[in-house]
Amino acid sequence: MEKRHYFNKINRTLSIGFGLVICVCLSNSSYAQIFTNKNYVKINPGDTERDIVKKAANVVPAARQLRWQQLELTAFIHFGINTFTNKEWGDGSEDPKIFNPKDLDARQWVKVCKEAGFKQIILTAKHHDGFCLWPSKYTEHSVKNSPWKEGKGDIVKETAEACKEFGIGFGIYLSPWDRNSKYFGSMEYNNYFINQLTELLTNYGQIDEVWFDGANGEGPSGKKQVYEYNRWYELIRKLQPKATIAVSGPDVRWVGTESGYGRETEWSVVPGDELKNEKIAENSQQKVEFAPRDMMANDLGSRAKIAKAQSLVWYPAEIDVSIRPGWFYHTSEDKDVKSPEKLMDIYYSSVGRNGVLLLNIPPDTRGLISDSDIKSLHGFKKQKDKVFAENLLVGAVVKGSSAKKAGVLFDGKDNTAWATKPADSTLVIDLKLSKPKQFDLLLLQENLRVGQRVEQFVLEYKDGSEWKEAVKGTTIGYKRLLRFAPVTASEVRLRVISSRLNPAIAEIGLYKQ
Ligand code: FUL
Repeated sequence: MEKRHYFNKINRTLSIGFGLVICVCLSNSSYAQIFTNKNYVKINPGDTERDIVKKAANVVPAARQLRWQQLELTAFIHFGINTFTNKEWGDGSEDPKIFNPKDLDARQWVKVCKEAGFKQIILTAKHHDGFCLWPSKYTEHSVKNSPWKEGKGDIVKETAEACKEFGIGFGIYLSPWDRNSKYFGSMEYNNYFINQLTELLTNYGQIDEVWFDGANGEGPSGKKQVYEYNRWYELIRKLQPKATIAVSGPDVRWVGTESGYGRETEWSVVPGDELKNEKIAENSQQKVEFAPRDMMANDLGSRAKIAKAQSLVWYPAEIDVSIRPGWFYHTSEDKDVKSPEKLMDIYYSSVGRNGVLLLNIPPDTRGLISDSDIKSLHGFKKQKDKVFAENLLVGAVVKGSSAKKAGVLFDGKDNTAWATKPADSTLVIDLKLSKPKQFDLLLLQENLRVGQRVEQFVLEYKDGSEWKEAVKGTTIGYKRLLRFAPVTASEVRLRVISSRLNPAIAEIGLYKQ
């Protein structure tokens, strides 16, 4: 993998205003020019531990990162030549003639995903086999040499158009590792890759996410490629400035497992070191295939982790997992499609742990999402809607404040928050319900526009004259969902035990599963 990182490319980066990750050699004035969106902060040598914690509390997402976080549910579509060879990884020697999804209907993919609550789709425009789902000018290994639509079809176009029609976001997965390209392993490959990326970024309208995975093996020449990450990032910022660059990229971090389960303590602000290319590469699913790798024990952003950082960045976690054991469709896995209950558990453990879920739903050889997957997605949506149908706290009165003020906590808006004073690092919100209610699920949200702050909280309920613990947790971030044994009570309180700066609680909800 590339050992050079884009911290070295300050001048070039400055010239196009690509403002996330450069740091070390900037003068104060250029620093101010570039980091106006405050998703990056430099730690000065004289900064005390307190200064660092305060700085961390004030790092906020860039607009593109906030939009992405609010999506909560995004879908992956793994589809390509592997669908027809029944493989997970193709080697690039496939005959394009075997690619013929006779009933392909990208509108069906988008409709199924949208109806299940997904807000964006990422299509594998090219996987490791190098087979392109669009008629790229730069290779013969593509749909243009397949019998599908007599070589005149373009799946990227059909999917982009369907996403636009249904009003959801559209993203592309472009595998840097190309096992078909004769250029792989040479400097020429970098131009080839840029050319393909340019095609995708210019011919299909708005692109909302660009997803580069971390796999990098050998190409036909037996050589590995030294990637020019900076060129990719600069091109994306220039052509699609709203797109988040995920995984092998600076905007969105791979959570570290492909199981669907995020960390219980998930900080979106992490040391800037996480953004050095070699660190990204090391942490980006190399040689993982689809086996889960456990990085759950790693806490990336606690006080201990940021204490020695030289910079801090907003770098949130995306949790990718497939609805089936594999990423591509295999008939033999029809019986192993994840159940609605499993998908709910994944939802609580990904979106409910300050992450975005990227659920893979692979179309079959007809070019359609199969019935088994649709059934499971319907079940998931139904269960989710049922659980979250009623926030039992709506109408509750906050002790010592007017009901009107309390409304910000249950208005469904993540940009209105319970007011606190700048010096507060703890908080108690005491809520009185109109009558006793039974609940077993807590929802909390912080207003990310001021930063991620809460480090420890507990939900308590009044049992007679005694306060008892219902559930406790560490980080909140965009959203925290916690399940617990059913409790019946008419008075509850949220205690923020520790926060980096005054907490901005945007939402609080109690539900019955
Ligand atoms: C990995 C790839 O090797 C898998 O095939 C899959 O595409 C996954 C999402 O990323 O790096």
